[in-house]
Amino acid sequence: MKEQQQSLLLSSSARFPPPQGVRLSYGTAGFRADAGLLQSTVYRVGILAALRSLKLDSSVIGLMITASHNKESDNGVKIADPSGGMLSQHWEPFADALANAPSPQHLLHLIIEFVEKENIPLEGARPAQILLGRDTRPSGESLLEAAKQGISSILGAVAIDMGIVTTPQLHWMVRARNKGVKASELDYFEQLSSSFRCLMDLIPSGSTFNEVDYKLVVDGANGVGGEKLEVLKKRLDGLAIEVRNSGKDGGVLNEGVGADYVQKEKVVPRGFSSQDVGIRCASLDGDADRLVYFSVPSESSSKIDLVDGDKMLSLFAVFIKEQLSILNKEGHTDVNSDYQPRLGVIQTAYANGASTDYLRRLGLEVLFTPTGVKYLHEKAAEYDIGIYFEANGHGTIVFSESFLCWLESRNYELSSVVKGSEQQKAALRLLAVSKLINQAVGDALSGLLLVEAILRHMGWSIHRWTELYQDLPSRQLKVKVVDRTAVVTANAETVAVRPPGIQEAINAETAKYPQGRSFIRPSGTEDVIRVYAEASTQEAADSLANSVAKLVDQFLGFSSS
Ligand code: NG1
Ligand code: ZN
Repeated sequence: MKEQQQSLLLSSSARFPPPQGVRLSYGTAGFRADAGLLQSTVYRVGILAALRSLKLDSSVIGLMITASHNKESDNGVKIADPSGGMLSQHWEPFADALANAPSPQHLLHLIIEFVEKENIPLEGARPAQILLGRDTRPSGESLLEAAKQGISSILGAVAIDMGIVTTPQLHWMVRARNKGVKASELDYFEQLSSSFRCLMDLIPSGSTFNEVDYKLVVDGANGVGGEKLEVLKKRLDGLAIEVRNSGKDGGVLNEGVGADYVQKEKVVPRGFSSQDVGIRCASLDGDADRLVYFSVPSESSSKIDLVDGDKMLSLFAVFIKEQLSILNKEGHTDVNSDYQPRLGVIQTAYANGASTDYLRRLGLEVLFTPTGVKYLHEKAAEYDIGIYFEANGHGTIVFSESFLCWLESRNYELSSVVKGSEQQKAALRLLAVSKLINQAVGDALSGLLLVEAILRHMGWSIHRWTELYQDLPSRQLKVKVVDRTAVVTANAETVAVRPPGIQEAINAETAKYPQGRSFIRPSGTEDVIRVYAEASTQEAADSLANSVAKLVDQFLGFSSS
């Protein structure tokens, strides 16, 4: 590394000393902490983003500043790779080391070593390009400045500020730029609204929909999603969307609102009340990469009927399976119709057991990965059509390039032989889904439009959708422990292999409950152990979760040390 580059790194990093006594980890979704602790981390992630771009032949890399559903005073930073997906796991250890380097000299040493090991071309031979985005958190502005400083401490690196965007918008833009297609926010809105229109135009004429079902009320979590939905909805015909908690009326980000709150607490968010009984409602999270639906079943309580990520996954799976079977119907003089696309469904251990049973009964292939969309996305990409969702509402559908090519040519053939047939419409619908749904990452806005189009296609109310299957009652708890890394899991986090003996104790508790299931895992975004339990009644699920939480405390809690 040349002298000029070294002294640039030393002088700029001296302006961003790391916080004392805190160890940061890249975790399930990047670095997250109290915003006041993150200046140095974001600056260093700026350096990492520039190096990543140089390593990958100057591909565009994304850097997003958000702490998603966490409280407003927190913030975070994560990287989008050129495909629009999450940072390659192979670079995470470097991210951790970079964030925790105690001094400018240590930092420089780490970078020199890594650049050599990875063979990264420095000294401005090629430009590095980084797209920057942030959510609505007040701390975002100064953290963005720190990211810019990090980026400009690598010679020849260029930062392009996209302003306030949703996390999935930034990932979408990164992907589009690297594909060489139009990549502005306007292009994003145009792609979503035109593919939505296409799906709506292809709705079978017999499909019926009640007056009340035309309306959708969306809780924007007082974050960026509500703001963007206000813009998007102006481009949509045939759908009346009312946005609440858009952040303009003084509400606080994620406080008593948003997808995480609604999914975990199972009560109405602020701004919703008994007056909304029977109406189809949805909640976005703070950076609009998660989506859940709900309805208010009665005027007398604040409880909701939740439609979570598992049920969205089920809706998408039913629709896609139906379109594939129409497309593959026998009967036409088809060339090229013998291709059997592989459809896969990916869940995590948090998926409600009833959803997994339902999907398997449909004859679908269901696989499990550890928590974190990077794992789910990777697995889904092994299929022609991979549908993945976390129960919390984060998920999408990924289509393989080869399947999309086949579909395009099949559509072309069908349009010349049997134009306007059900088969051709099925091909067009699948193509429209591939454009509507964000291929880079889970996206609440695009997911919402797909749900709306499918419900309309099926003629289903939210109640009909809720009744696809009955969720098993479940409970999630968090337990503070001395050291959460003491829990080590296996089998997609369903078994705790460490500390010794804890899994046997969990099994013994679980066996006491009909349809009981429980597991523990260390959170990747908070300093806690998470406990999940499900059983045949809510009381049983609560009691199982409490017993397992006690076990965690006995084995690992402060009282045990
Ligand atoms: P952790 O804190 O690792 O459980 C949480 C969610 C993940 C994922 C990430 C990123 C649960 C149980 N966990 O991770 O699914 O969404 O945040 O936001 O919901
Ligand atoms: Zn989020």
